Amino acid sequence: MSSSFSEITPLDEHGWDAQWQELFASHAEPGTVPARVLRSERGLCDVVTSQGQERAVLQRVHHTSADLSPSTGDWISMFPSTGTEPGVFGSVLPRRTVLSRASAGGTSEEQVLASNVDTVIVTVSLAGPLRHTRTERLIALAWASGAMPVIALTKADAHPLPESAVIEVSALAPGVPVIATSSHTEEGIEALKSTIQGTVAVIGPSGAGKSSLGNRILGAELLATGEVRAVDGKGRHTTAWRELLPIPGGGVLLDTPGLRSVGVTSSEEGIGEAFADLEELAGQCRFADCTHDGEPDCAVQDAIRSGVLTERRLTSYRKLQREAQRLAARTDARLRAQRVSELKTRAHEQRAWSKERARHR
Ligand SMILES: Nc1nc2c(ncn2[C@@H]2O[C@H](COP(=O)(O)OP(=O)(O)O)[C@@H](O)[C@H]2O)c(=O)[nH]1
Ligand SMILES: [Mg+2]
Ligand SMILES: [Zn+2]
Repeated sequence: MSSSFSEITPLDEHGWDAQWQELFASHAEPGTVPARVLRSERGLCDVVTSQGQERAVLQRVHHTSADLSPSTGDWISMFPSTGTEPGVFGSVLPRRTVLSRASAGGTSEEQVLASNVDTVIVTVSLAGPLRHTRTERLIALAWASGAMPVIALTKADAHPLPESAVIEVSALAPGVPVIATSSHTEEGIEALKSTIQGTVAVIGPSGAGKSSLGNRILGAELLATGEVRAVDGKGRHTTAWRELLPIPGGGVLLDTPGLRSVGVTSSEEGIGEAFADLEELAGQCRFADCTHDGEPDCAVQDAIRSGVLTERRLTSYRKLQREAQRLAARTDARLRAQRVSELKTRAHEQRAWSKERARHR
């Protein structure tokens, strides 16, 4: 198996890079090998190692604690499998980003949906009316994860003037690229592909065209789409369902069922990033604690009067803030502070890393 060329292993195909190599070297227990988690449940993990797909067993302590238990996208250390025994999970390497939401049970606990996502594609269908508040919510969620958001307007072939939609949606997401795409005509697909990097998650409402777009990015029909499902079920995609799919030419597409229903909540920090334009205006109000509700010299109300900002966007901002505050009230303050500082570090590292990557492209 040895070769003087550096061989591409399944690990490389799933996003292994010099930075992970370094983290692994400084965190891993002696005798372990690196692996990436494809899926994790009830004491077992499906992982990929340099040898291909394998299983790893978790010890009891790991599946009772949310902090210790691995999730899809995690890089872990693993005591390798032997001829007769499966691998044994060691520990989770520090996460670059975390896509999470409040648990459905209404407790303060967060549910990690996926780890180490570098790019979040937020899909917005051009085949129906634009739902701005939903888009803002998804963008805030993406920012909160520490990943880079990109908006893909899908089904551009079904819209009379996609360029006007690009302008409209760009106003909802300062600093976020907005690209009109069509999985039918391939419009915008190359532009989108050159914008995304690393591990890519596609989020958005059901029917927005996420799977179709995923297939264009992968260059193969690997994900089941609405059309296929509508036929009769027999025509469904035949490849086994996987959660991390290597993208030809680099990167990994992450397709987890958890992501299909993302959008429940996001942190105040994520909202701050998503509404950076509004927060900057608020910094120019006369009163530091201005509620933008009739105070004199309010830069936010001025912007609404002059048409720079919509009333709808202010309302949306307030609503998301209230939700995040309700959630924060349920979360232990110490844990929260820790989480915020982790997120900041991650976002910072992520940006540095993206820049580094961009320079070497
Ligand atoms: N006109 C048009 N329809 C599309 C496009 N992409 C997806 N669709 C249709 O939208 C429906 C939902 O697509 P799907 O990819 O399954 O959406 P998902 O639920 O977000 O994964 C299917 O009937 C697709 O054929 C597109 O680019 N143009
Ligand atoms: Mg789908
Ligand atoms: Zn104000």
